[in-house]
Amino acid sequence: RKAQIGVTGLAVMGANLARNLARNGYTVALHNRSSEKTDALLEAHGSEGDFIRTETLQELVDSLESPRRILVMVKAGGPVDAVIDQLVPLLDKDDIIIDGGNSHFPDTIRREKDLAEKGLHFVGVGVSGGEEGALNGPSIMPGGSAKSYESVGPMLEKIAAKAEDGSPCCAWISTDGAGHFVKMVHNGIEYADMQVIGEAYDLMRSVANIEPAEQAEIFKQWNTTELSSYLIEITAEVLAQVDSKTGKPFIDVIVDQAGQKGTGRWTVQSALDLGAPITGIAESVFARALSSSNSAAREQAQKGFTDGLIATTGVATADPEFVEDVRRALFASKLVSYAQGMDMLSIAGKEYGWDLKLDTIASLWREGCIIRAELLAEIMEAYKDEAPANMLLAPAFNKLMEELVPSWRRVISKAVALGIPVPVFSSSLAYYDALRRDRLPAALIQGQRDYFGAHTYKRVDAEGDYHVMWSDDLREVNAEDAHV
Ligand code: NBP
Repeated sequence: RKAQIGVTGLAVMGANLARNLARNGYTVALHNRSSEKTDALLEAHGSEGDFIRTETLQELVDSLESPRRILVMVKAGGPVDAVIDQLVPLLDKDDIIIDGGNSHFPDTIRREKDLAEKGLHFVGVGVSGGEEGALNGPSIMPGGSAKSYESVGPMLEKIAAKAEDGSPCCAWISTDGAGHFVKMVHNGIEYADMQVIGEAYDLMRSVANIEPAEQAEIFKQWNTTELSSYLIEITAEVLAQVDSKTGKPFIDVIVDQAGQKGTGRWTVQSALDLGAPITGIAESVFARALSSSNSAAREQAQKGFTDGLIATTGVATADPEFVEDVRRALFASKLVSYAQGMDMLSIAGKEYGWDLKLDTIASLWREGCIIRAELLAEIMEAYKDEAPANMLLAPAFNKLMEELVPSWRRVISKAVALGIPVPVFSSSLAYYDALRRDRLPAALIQGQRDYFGAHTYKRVDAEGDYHVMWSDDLREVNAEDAHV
């Protein structure tokens, strides 16, 4: 017998995807660089489906039906190239290598091009949902050629999470690195989503004196509102947890320095390259960096920065009106993060030549992934027919924002007066306000740029580019005539 798919790299993600494939009726060939992981998987879960054990990549290749499909689930970066280099001489034309790890999209573009020249297919697949998702149904974002999707798509769709309407959270995104790019933006939104929840928690605790256990109940309740999402759900669980050693709230024994593995950083780096204004997402990445990059500075500033903050919060303990304001501010900031993520996708689509369907992408995030939320069904609707110029301009969101804005402003004003940092709440409001403002001080920046660098400016009342002879007679000249 031959296997329909091979998996190499059987750490937690690879092992769980292999089990998911086998549970869905596929014969799965297993391989890992060191065979301990293969044996451990077979020992613990070998009875879950039809597995073929292999020890070498040659054995793996020989065990597969043609054209071969090999899912690579090794550590992102060098190991992926190392595995590809070993596989290539063993493969035949039209075989497909699938990279389901968190690879950076430029690597995926490069690998796809290299392998296409060799007559092989390379499919970079974004997978979200952690270990649990990999086993029971992740959100899957495949790139690569449309032709290779014909071969791998049905399998991926089968093992993917299913949305409420039964459709799989897996669809072809676009060519080469598009799948990994979309997964990267997903992770950027995830960072912002987590940060805004953190800011809401901090405000409720610092301003309205609400202890973690009570907040757990509030988040549980919020999970029945339009905020309903996986991250709100797990926040309630984390806040309800009590430390077994000290009896304190669990959150109070965790060092307040956030880690990151790099996908959020990639999102921001890529946004800078694209000129995509994902301010809230960037703030969320920097907020993690600020928490952890210089603990000596944080320690000294706690004692050293003693400006006169107002002494009382002016908010009664657990004031329900304040709590509702925070909920609305959280929701508004969350909407901005998604709007920024969708905007970045639309800019990237044009830059990289990907025909990205934003409604499809939103649909893939409805289940299986970390940012899964009820909101995504509405985002999908908002992009269904004609894409709005910005997600917040879709009629449903436009109206919603109007309802949320007063609470948003009140909460941020309070935070500023009390010296509580709310970087994503406040930068998201600044983004919203910048979008809606009739005149931006960008006009002054253009004036300054023209002054020191003859960078020229456009006029509100005429076509063309202009320059003022700043160091001469202050005459305005047409840039073309003045050769600037
Ligand atoms: P790891 O990222 O921890 O990678 C471990 C695997 O890589 C092992 O099978 C190891 O083999 C193999 N490997 C390494 Br390291 N170097 C190798 C090389 N030079 N040649 C061959 N194999 C090599 O595994 P993971 O946490 O399961 O994640 C796999 C991928 O999925 C990563 O890209 C990760 O970022 C991504 N991802 C993870 C999650 C998550 O929640 N963990 C979620 C979504 C995506 P060995 O056993 O012989 O050392």
